Amino acid sequence: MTTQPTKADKFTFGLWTVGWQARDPFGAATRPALDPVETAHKLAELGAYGLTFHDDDLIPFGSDDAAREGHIARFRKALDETGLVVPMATTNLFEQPVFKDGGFTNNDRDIRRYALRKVIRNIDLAAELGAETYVMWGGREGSEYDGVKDVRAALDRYREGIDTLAQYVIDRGYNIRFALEPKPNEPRGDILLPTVGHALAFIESLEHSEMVGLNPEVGHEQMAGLNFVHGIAQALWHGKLFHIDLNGQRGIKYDQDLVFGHGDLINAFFLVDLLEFGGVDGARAYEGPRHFDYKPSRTEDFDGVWASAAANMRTYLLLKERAAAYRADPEVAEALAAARVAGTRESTLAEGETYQGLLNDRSSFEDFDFEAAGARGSHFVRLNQLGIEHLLGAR
Ligand code: 3MF
Ligand code: MG
Ligand code: MG
Repeated sequence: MTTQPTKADKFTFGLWTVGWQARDPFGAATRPALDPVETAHKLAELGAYGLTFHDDDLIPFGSDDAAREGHIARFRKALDETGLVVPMATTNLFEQPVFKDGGFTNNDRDIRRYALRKVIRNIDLAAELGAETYVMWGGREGSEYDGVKDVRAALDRYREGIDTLAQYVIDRGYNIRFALEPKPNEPRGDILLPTVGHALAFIESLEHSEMVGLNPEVGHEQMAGLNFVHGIAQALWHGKLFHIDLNGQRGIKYDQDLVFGHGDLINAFFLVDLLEFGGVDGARAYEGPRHFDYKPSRTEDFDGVWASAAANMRTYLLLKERAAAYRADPEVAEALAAARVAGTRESTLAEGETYQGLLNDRSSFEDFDFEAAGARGSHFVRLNQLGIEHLLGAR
């Protein structure tokens, strides 16, 4: 295995990631704006596979039609020159003052209608550029105060918006699916659809639920104190992992958007193991782009920006290498057996057995030695230590 990324690794970056000028609530920009054309050339040189964008990353908000066409033409040329693809696109419904109370769920109907038009316009462009996933992160869909938002009505409007857009995609014949991106807070005090679990439940209520899945982000789940590997496993279990945002986060605090692996490294190791080898017979469990949604730290100049972009990909490939070694280690196989990890793959009732069989089986209850079962060690720590040792390169 090599840690030099190639297009086969499917690494993608949002234009807004390396392009972040590092403005934060307390400080001015520390870097000038980046031209998307330069971003394309730089990331292609580093081994990336594709780019993603919000409409406003590519076409500054308020551009007239002629300017819009010019920005798109330059970008297309850069894609042709670099061979980069655009697997995903999304809409900026959070930056402009008009969206201060959200887009799809804004209390103001005119703003909701404007938001839907903005999304439709960019879906057309996404389809033209070949994107197959359209992400919806509702960063401004929420509130700071409990009395100012009728949450049930807002969810009705969220559903209405997505149902309308799904119908649009169907009628146009576009090969596009939607991926909702949960986040608990920031920029709103509380954001609707705050976690993977909330979003999964919401998707089931949609008219075209088969077209709608998830784009979970490492840091977003970790901001809510949740285990990202568990969240991804459940999304996979529901067949809803349509896309993924990789980055790093250190605990429950503001959205740090660190380089992938620069947060909870052990969780990142088991995430890569799951994505790369968690499918049937050790195959990939997720085939889509490995998309980095991070921010080069505010302390960095452009050399640091490109070094951090490369770091995301290298860390991912190093973790993939370490996970492969973990899986190939006979001692790990033995520790997995001792920990009886495969035990949950066996169904609890025998084939054809009903609860009556269970009730008839005295060994399952009357004669069951629960004291002995409770006293038996699980051998989980040894297995985890082997994971850590592989992660550290000690094995
Ligand atoms: C914010 C995010 C967003 C989304 C993006 C859609 C600006 O925390 O993660 O990035 O990822 O809007 O992909
Ligand atoms: Mg984020
Ligand atoms: Mg994101």
